[in-house]
Amino acid sequence: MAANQEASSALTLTCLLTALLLPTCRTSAEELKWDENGYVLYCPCMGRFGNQADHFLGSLAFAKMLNRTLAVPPWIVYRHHTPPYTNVHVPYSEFFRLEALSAYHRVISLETFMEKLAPKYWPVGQRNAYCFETAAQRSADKKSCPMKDGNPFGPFWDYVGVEFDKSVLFGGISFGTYHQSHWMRKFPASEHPVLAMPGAPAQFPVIEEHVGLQRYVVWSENMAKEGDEHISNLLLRPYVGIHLRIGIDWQNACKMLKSGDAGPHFMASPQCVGYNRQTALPLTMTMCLPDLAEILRAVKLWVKKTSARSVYIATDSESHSRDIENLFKGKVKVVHRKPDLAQTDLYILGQADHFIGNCVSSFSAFVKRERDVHSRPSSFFGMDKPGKIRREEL
Ligand code: GFB
Repeated sequence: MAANQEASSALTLTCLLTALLLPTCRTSAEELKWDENGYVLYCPCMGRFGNQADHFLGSLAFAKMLNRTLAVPPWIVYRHHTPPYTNVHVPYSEFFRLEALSAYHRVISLETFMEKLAPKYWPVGQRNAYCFETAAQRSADKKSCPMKDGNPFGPFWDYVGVEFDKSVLFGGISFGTYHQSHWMRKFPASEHPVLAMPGAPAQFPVIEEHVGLQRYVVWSENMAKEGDEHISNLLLRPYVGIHLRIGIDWQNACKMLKSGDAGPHFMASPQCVGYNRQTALPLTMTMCLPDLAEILRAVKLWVKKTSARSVYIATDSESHSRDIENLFKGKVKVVHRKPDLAQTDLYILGQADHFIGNCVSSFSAFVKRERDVHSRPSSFFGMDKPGKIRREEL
């Protein structure tokens, strides 16, 4: 708090001095001026971190398309097996720098929006919810947006203290650019200043056009500092980072591939099979759920290719660290730790000299996108060269 006050008096002083020289000087109060172009609010109510991140990129693009400020929601972290045994809402800025998003578009954190702007400009009694007619069909009267029905919906809006007063339904419209003018005409900001939605106004997985927005998702200073400390304390460069998504929920999800219920586009798979459905490469079981033989094959290949001195294993369940250690007869340091935050694993994987991810997982997709932004190399289990299937797999 004291540090904040110091920073704000320093800012005021700088502004006073600058004001003598420049015609305008934006103070923090001015930055919190109400945006007459309106706001987009949404609940990141689908999936865990990787899913939420995919949705975030699309929502950011949607807000820009409508020229509305995006009220950036917190991340919903499901801590049902560890204290506090409930959903935790983590402000965006704990993991990433909010300011970095501004290079792309106007943003405000949802928490700040609620604290500073909502009481005056989006007051109780005027809080409309916006949703598809089909979503309203789930409500008892079939006319209300299911904004707070169940988990995580209810706890999310409770976290920011919102009750909705009225529902506004829409249909025959998508979140893509094709419907931009439709949105503008149907919901002008003068009459609909705040578009609050039950879910992200975006597709899952993120569409190809928006993948590059990852560049604006920049780790917070704290996350980077903590991640860098782990890297220098635990790992020897060059290191290969691997993501093992092999736990029971994943095994069940991948069964859909076996049963033929899923095509090549399954969850995050467009990142490796290609975004175009017509030309997408086949998605194999090994790509979804690599067995130990494939894990060892890929790790051996990339450790050799990069002359890696260590391997970092991030996993949702088993690490197979013994098997990997044995593979290199103790000559390569193999590190696995269970971080408090899954984001620490993401950071460490993002910084690796080579990354082997899971093509279908949006957790891996986050890492892959970030690495692409920084031109760092990645591959997938079952696909050594993204976009090129291994011949043995066909
Ligand atoms: O991130 P996420 O949406 O990726 O969900 P998928 C997987 C979650 O599992 C992560 C944990 O957010 C983490 O909390 N997790 C997975 C890991 N791998 C790791 C890891 O290597 N390290 C750590 N620390 N945590 C989707 C889900 O997952 O899978 C959907 O979002 C659904 O809800 C589907 O369950 C089957 O895309 O892999």
